[in-house]
Amino acid sequence: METTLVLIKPDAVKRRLIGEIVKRFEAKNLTIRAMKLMKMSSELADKHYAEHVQKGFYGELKAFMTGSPLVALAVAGPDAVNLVRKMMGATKPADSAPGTIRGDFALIVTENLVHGSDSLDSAKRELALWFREDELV
Ligand code: IDP
Ligand code: MG
Repeated sequence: METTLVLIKPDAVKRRLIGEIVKRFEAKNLTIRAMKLMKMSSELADKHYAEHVQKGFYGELKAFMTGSPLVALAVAGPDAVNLVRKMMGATKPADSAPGTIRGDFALIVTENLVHGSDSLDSAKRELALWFREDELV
């Protein structure tokens, strides 16, 4: 069993896609261990996206991610880290396959609707940033 961090990004919340996205993880029979609607602080953005803070697109990404509410989830199941990434689709919407969340609903790279941890180590690091241990059921 693995647990991974999923973010339903602000564009998805604005577009009323929370239910659609949660529905896909539930339909796959993954387990939701925690879920909260909140705004990402500037400090949390810098920690969460530590690997991207130096990149040219980070200013735009940070403004987008901290600008309006998002939903954070802890999602568990066998191979949950890779499985969730597969269900999300490729980062660039032009490359994400139909049938994936990004493939079906996203049009531009910044506003690509979802985040999923990219490895088990990232998942552990990110989950600790978003949830206290006692918030995970
Ligand atoms: P991932 O979300 O598929 O793991 P990353 O490369 O980790 O993709 O990038 C993090 C997020 O930064 C992406 O989901 C996307 O929202 C944004 N992003 C990535 N590359 C670009 C870019 O070239 N321009 C603008 N935004 C980008
Ligand atoms: Mg990433």
